[in-house]
Amino acid sequence: MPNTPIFASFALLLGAVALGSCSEAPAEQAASREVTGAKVTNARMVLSPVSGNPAAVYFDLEYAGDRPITLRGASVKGAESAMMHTYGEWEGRQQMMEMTPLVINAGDKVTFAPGGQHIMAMKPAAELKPGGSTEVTLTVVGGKTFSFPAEIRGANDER
Ligand SMILES: [Cu+2]
Repeated sequence: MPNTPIFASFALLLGAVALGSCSEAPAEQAASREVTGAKVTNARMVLSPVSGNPAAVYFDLEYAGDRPITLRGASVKGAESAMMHTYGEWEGRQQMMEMTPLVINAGDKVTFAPGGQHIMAMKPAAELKPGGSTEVTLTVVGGKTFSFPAEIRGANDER
């Protein structure tokens, strides 16, 4: 009775996503070069009302580099893992799902915001508390990364 079909399909999605992110781990570690031309503002991580449940990271990104980049992964300091999520239709309902790699051209502005694209930080550590901050790292195809601080907010704070 409590295990509705909707919940079951969501759990399935998360399972598939978790497998995908594991297989990418070695490439992330090899990356040491920084993306240039990316500027992030308004970065914040909104915690779940339930401690240890996934937290969502939102931000605005402006890109002024000389060649396109393709965002393909993320990590969040203090979280066991992180993935790029968006919302899409699944079995007739809007639900969270893994984002496909996102191409960003010079001059593009990209928004990760509630109800849309976001970084999902899985199993955030108890030290990540409202009022604090953490570091978010995005990875692009080719292995370059860039990092920025995100302010931590509670579940009831402004998103
Ligand atoms: Cu999500």
